[in-house]
Amino acid sequence: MNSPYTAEFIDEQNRASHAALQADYTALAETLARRGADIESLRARARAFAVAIPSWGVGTGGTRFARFPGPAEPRNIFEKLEDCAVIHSLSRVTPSVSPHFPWDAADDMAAVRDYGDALGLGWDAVNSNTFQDQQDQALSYRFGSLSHTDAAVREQAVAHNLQCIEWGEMLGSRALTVWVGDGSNFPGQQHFSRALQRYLDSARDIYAALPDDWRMFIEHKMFEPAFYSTVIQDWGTNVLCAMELGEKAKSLVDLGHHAPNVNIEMIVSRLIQFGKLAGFHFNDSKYGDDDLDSGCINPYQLFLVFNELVDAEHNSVADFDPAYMLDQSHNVTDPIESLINSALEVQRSYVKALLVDREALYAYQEDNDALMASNTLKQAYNTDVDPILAMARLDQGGAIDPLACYRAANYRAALLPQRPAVAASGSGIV
Ligand code: PSV
Ligand code: MN
Repeated sequence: MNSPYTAEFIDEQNRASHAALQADYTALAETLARRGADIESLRARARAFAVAIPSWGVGTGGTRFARFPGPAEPRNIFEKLEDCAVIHSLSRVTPSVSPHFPWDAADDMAAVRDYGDALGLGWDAVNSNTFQDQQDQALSYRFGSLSHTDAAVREQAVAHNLQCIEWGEMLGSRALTVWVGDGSNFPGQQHFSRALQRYLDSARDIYAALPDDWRMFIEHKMFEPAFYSTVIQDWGTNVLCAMELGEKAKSLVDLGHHAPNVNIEMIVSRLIQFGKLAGFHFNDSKYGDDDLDSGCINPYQLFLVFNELVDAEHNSVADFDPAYMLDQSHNVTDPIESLINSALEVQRSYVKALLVDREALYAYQEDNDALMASNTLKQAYNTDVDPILAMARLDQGGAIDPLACYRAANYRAALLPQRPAVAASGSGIV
């Protein structure tokens, strides 16, 4: 595919807003300098920041009621990569893709890797899928996978995870994310501890197959598809399993996978403190696992999560290397637009968190000055860091206004003849 978003096209689009950006940047530099912050170092940190695109996020999502396909949807991993490359060429903050198997399996995985290379994309954690039955699958996951009562089903689920590791090695990934839909819908349906024991036994087989430099990310979720109980329901069970498995196992935090009002930033702090934070699936939610765009409902929560992450950076916490990935379902928007917007929201939260005057905050904490401690966070959060993000993009050949630039080329309309509608895509509820 020849992307319309060439360096010349982006440059042309940037021309009109360049002078205004420079003026805004200069003004912000002065404001920050008065607060003792150096805008150039923030710009460099913004440049170095990255969040991975979920391959399944570039397809239109759906609910369990319906899916309304959008125009020119990607039909396979190659087309998904093309869309991911568009997102990165405009935003300059999404250099890698997190694939999901078997949705992204291809006959020739080396060709997938080469296509990613050609588009300038790398690979983040590979995700296994034992929450759906695939065509030609011998045994069903209807009653679970890694924790199933039947050893043969468990073996099949383990084998799939081992296959995912192989595919991931071929791509150059270095982590496997395991989320299972295992659980129960009725009180009494499942023996809680036996189910978890079976999960652990299966997970040990997967863990044993990890290459030396790989990590295993365990993802918890309190409900859905099981509505009474899930086997890995919360971060407590998650971290217990990660501790049982060993050093390479860590706990992944999907922002939508907690009970309403849970203090997620505190969970993040706890996982950091004990060296068990795998990373994130960023998204936002109002009610449950809504998979809404990052920062669209509760941007302050996202900022508070990054406040913990930046605090860890600030204190040079050992082995602190979380993986940042989006995990969203775009049901009513163009997924490319939602992913651009969301990646920028995540980056914005990071840069705002860098603005927190940490030493002042620690002093207020020691003095028990609750109000000033809170205001210290608010001062950073209330700062408009847009000019920093835009300059960081510009430095790397990205768009000053990525959404306007994306719309200017009519990407979907141009692709319609090549990408006719398909009845069903690899993703539905994600
Ligand atoms: C489950 O809701 C989840 O968050 C897991 O990360 C899955 O891999 C992903 O969504 C896609 O279904
Ligand atoms: Mn997730």
